[in-house]
Amino acid sequence: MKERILFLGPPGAGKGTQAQNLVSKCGLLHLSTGDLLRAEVKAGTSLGQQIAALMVKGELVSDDLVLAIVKHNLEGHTGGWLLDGFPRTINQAKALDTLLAEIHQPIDIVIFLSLNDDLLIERLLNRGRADDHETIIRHRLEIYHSQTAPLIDFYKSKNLLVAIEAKGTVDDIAMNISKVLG
Ligand code: B4P
Repeated sequence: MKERILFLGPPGAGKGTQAQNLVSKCGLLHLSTGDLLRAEVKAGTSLGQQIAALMVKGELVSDDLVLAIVKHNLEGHTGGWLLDGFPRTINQAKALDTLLAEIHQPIDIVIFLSLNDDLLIERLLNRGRADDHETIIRHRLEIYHSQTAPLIDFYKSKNLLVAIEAKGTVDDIAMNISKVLG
């Protein structure tokens, strides 16, 4: 089974939902940059306050900060892993390549969860997290289309990308993901 996995997709596609599912079945290390950033916010550190100010507006946190968090969590880990919500910019993707080359852990597969904007907005409004208000969601989608969507071609050109439609039940999508992991 492929065990070094990236989940790519727009906000609300269900990256976090599917990641939870998969790691509980396969025992992979789950690194969600969103969760790690929210944990820092919850800890109430001054860094957490700076992060909160960005997240609540739907902005991306700086590449350097997110990279430092991922590096800290991946280094020294020997088994499989699932990166969920990272990378989100070409810059992050290139830095990840460098890091993975250093630790000799190449990506096995990139799973792109695709869903149209209307359904994404509907799901996120139902979730109702602090950054799930319609104007903020629309801003997050704009950032996704301009900064994150270029990663689709980036990973396609490396023959790593598999697209899965994120429509349907959580179980159906999980089954389609399992099939491509082998
Ligand atoms: P994330 O925490 O990554 O969250 P997300 O993209 O909004 O959601 P996800 O796709 O994981 O959807 P979920 O499963 O929850 O990012 C939040 C913020 O953190 C970013 O805006 C940014 O500020 C910052 N950040 C994170 N990573 C960063 C990085 N690398 N660089 C810079 N900044 C970064 O599902 C959404 C909802 O849909 C849930 O309510 C779920 O229950 C529901 N759902 C899931 N699957 C469904 C299905 N099949 N049918 C119906 N509903 C479904």
